[in-house]
Amino acid sequence: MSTDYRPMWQELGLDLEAHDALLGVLGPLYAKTFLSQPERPEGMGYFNFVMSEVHGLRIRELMDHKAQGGFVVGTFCTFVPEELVLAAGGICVGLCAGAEWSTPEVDALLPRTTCALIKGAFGFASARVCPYLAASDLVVGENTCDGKKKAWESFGRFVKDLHVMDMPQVKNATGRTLLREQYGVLLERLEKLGGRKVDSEGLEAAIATVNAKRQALARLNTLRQAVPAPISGLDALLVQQVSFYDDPVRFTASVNALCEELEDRVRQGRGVHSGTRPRLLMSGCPMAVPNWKLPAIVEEAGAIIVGEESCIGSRGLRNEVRQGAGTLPAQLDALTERYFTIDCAIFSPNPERQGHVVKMSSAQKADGVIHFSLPFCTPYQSEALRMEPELEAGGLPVLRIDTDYSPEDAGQLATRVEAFLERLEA
Ligand code: BJ8
Repeated sequence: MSTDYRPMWQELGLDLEAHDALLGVLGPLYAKTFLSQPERPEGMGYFNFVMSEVHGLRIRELMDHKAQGGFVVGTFCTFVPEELVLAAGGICVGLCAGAEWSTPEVDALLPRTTCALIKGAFGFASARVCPYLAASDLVVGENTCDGKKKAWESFGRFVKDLHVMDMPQVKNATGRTLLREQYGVLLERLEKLGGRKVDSEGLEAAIATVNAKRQALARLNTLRQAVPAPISGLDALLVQQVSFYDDPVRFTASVNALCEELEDRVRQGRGVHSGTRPRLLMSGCPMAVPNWKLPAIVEEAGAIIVGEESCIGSRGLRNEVRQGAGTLPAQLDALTERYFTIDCAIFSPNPERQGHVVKMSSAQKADGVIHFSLPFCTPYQSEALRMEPELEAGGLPVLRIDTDYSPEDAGQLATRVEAFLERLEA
């Protein structure tokens, strides 16, 4: 970062010393994980820049938006429609934390058996190191898994304003009605924050903006079907992670520019590696920034990741919201229609997800699947236990890995991944 953002961070109430320590870890980790990769597309330069300014320029943009009468909404789940936030005059940012930051305060609020994603969010909040959280005028939580549901009861102390969305747990008509109703309640809350009513033209424009973002990401993921793959799994994951922070229009243009470069590569038969590397699909819990541990181990071991069946991946971007619904109520119906298709493991039963893993593996020409769960994530761990033998029986090799953000198990994970790759090669 070339500009001195310390006055801005101070104004946001960050703990400057702790924040410096965080940036001191993030910068070298990013350089080690991403910049040393061979054959990186030039288009990744934009994402390098975004990451170098992720706590700087982007936060400045959020603050400028607020100064002009706008607002910022922080979210933790792909069930929160960015379309509603944009239509009400807000900017939507992801707050999921992909790093451990446990403080005595967090340990006093959360049971030990809480997943690292929730613990990380609490750690960042209590240590005052996340400028996105500090800039958020409203944080939207959701009653998805038990961990999150109970966490919101304590999380309110860290934020200016918290809105908790109730969530269906079953995919039936009652569940759909609940989600539709909750989107209506959220819209009212956002209208209050923005100080104006949302009209159907505004919501239509927001729907088009977010659909365009999903189309660009889908285009990127389709390009990963090529053999050899034109982009590494790490870089593709990074692009999908950045989608939760960046300005949606600028982001979409940058992804499309990257895709043009990748299309050229595919035409030339040029990949980041030779076509002979084992191709893997990652499936499971979302990987928030800077949780790059497992993908880095997998690609360092000689595989290439060709897809993410995750909320920071295909689960979060599959299906578009129907455009041209007309009235505001019909648009809310269209939003519900799209979001209700998300196959999160908090739903019981959730049979669509396994079908998506099979379909994606085939489309991306994956030789196997690595199922990733955060320890104590009961929804994904439970599904993994059932999916593993069923996918194996269908001829799709699976490696089931439970790991958190700590680097301690890196060696052990590398050994397991290498053994899995040997199995695939055999
Ligand atoms: S739609 S996956 S973003 S809930 S890892 S906190 S499930 S114990 S993140 Fe998620 Fe929305 Fe579902 Fe997606 Fe709980 Fe599991 Fe922790 Fe999780």
